[in-house]
Amino acid sequence: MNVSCLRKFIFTGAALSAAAFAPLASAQVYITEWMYNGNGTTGEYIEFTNLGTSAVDFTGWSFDDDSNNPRTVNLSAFGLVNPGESVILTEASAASFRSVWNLDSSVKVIGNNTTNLGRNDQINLYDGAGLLVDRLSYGDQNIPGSIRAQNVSGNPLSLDVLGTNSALGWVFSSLGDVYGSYVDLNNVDVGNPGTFALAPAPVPLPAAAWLLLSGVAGLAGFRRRA
Ligand SMILES: [Ca+2]
Ligand SMILES: [Ca+2]
Ligand SMILES: [Ca+2]
Repeated sequence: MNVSCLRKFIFTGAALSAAAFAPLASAQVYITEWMYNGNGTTGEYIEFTNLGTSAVDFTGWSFDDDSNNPRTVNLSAFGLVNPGESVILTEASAASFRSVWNLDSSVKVIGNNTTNLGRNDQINLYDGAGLLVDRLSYGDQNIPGSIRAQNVSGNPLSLDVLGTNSALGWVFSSLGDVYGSYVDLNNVDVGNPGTFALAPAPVPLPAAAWLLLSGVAGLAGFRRRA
């Protein structure tokens, strides 16, 4: 293989690797929960979480269902979304959604979404350039064996499921689960809007804190031996 071929080989390999690991425009924000129908004021909702290590500016970002048109529902009002932060788009008004799910005012909610999700539909998230950031195609009729997230939300089984557009990797919320699910104040729907329990800790402990902790652990060991 001559140098030119070698360069091309390396470049193609790098491009393929990049495509395999980062198929989406900005793969640090993901769809992390959805409920396509809620009862009354609980509203249907979609949760997006920033799983990266830096804040993401949602200015110009947007949502659409299976019509797949960027800029259909403007998400700019989420503003800067911090690492580990989850935000909510819902059919209900933001105030009633916060109230019925007992959410703190710090949880960002965009309400009154009129781009309705159906039983078999698609969730599309686009960045400010209109490029696809994440997509989830779901529907228990179209995708046999997948969940029907009506009145009970859906959650990814693991972090590996995120960004794969595979509805089979999603499971129902249930009381006491790892996602921190609970029943809303109307006592009808089960979900965990506004938090994503599988999210990695956004801020690692600084080295000094680890040294301090290992010092405390060493001291505890010394005391046990004494
Ligand atoms: Ca709906
Ligand atoms: Ca729809
Ligand atoms: Ca959640």
